Amino acid sequence: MIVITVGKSYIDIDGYASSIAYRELLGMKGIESKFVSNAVLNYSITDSLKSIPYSVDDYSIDSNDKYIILDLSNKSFFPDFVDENNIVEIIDHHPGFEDYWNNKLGNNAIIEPIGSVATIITEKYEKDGLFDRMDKDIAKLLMAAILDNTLNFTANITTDRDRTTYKKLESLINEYDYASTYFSECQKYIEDNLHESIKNDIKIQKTNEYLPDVFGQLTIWNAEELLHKRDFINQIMNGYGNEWMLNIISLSNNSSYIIYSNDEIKSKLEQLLDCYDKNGTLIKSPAMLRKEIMRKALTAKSK
Ligand SMILES: [Mn+2]
Repeated sequence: MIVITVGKSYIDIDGYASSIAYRELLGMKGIESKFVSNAVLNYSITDSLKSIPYSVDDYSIDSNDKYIILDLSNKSFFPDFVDENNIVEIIDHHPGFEDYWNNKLGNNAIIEPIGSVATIITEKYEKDGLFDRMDKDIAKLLMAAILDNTLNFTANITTDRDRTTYKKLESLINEYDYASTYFSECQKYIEDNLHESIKNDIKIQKTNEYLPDVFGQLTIWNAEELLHKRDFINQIMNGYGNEWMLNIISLSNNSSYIIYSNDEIKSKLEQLLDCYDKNGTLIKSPAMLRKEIMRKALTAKSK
């Protein structure tokens, strides 16, 4: 069996939508696959998207299974059941492991700086001439993934391919106001479930001396309301260690509000990013995604 999977701790809408859409595309081509994951679905997968008739498969892993890894290429986050020697394809847009997988998988490793993996998967439907046959629910999942991962097309990582792909999906399902529907539902959930939302989108990994290992992120329509809960947020983040940062992306004014555990981290971030301090919060406009901040830190090191 071909098993499609994503990161082991949490799944965001890009990994979730891409995995489901890729499974359905392979199915249309007569190739059976399963989407297997035990990870927690994070806040970017809204209740209305969870309620569509497509989801994770109930399947027991077999030692002969082959793996397709989506939205991930750092093997320390692969699910424990994945045998690296049985990986047949990787599609990702996070930096750092391009050379490793290109050497290992050749053309079956697609790791490129693009807004979302969902865009690459949608393009595969087009290449196979199956775009017009895509189910409307699948299109909606892919649209949400593109909106979330590109921050409503404001993130630097956004490409024309993401914009064009989104427009095609929009016309396919004839729904032109999906962004406000989607982001309003996300904001409500985050406000009501703050601790869980932080927990399910935290990355703990060493980048380099510019960034703390504990790096949280929340994407929200308007960050101002959340900053009133700074003490509560500090308390949550302190549970992950003494050194941390949290990137709160505010889509309505396209800014990152970065809070941090101590002044040493603050001064490193000020060196790295073109940002300013406002009442103990670093503000960076336009907003930056965590993966963009990480890419900047990695580039800064090589200079
Ligand atoms: Mn992604």
